[in-house]
Amino acid sequence: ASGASASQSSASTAAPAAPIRSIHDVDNSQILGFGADLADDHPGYHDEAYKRRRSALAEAAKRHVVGTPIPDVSYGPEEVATWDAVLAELSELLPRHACKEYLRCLPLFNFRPGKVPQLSEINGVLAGTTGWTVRPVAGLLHPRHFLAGLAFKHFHSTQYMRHPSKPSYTPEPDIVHELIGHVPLLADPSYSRLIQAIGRASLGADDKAIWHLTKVYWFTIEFGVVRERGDIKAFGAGILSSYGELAHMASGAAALEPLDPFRPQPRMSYKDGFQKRYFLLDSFEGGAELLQRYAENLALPESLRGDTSVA
Ligand code: HBI
Ligand code: FE
Repeated sequence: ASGASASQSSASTAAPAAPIRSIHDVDNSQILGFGADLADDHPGYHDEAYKRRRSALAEAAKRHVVGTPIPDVSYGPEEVATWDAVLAELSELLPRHACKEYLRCLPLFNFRPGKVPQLSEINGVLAGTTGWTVRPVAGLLHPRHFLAGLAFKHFHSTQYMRHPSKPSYTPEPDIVHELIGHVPLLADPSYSRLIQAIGRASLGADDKAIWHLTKVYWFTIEFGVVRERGDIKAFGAGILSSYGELAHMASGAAALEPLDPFRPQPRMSYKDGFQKRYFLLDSFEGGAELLQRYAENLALPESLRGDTSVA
């Protein structure tokens, strides 16, 4: 239930036409992964109504223009029930195993049963904290565009809900993964610097470096853990948004390794169950500094040397 699909492996091939110099160059229609038909191992594969719903939300997302209001999505009872089920399940483990920054930010968003939050509401909260923006996207966005969005403090978020037959599993990112896994930490300043540094490193990156950064993103933003006094806490969204992965992390069964973005990263495993290793940061500040140093090492276009934040 990490929120990424197998088709990420094709990420290193497709080359972009033009360099990305601002958020307006980020093309949210460059979708990899499941098309409207879904794959035969997707829980919604045989559900025509589900596929139609997913397509409708995907089409609306593709029409979104940066800087314009995000249309609200009206979630039906079945979708709300799925949100409720995941929220209830996670609320038992998150207080014990999420990092302190996540737990400090979580209440700002007032997640509660009975209502799936709208991206416009999320942006209201982020505007008052770190200035991040969530922007709708139809599905798994091409890594170059996804990472570039981060450089400009834009997080591309899906809006469709996972299939109701399996509330605790999704083979691709969905609104639950984005909201519970990713959104809270975007309101934390030191985490904000960490994730933006990965995005900034991507702006001057060739396809090979984009693939490397996809792995760095995977082992931090999706599956990172952080030391907190004597304990190990989760900050990766793939852990925070999955009861099973949280329990696995807490069990101590997986190996812990320090993050070193300057070295080749291990293979990402997304098909074979829970992670066998987690990368450990001593702090977000330390991680952000490390990734900023790494980003500075890659050649950034002259026009992007300064702060790429957009208000
Ligand atoms: N697209 N919608 C979406 N959500 C993600 O979490 C995501 C993505 N595209 C690529 C990606 N994550 C990462 O695997 C890296 O390529 C950055
Ligand atoms: Fe994710």
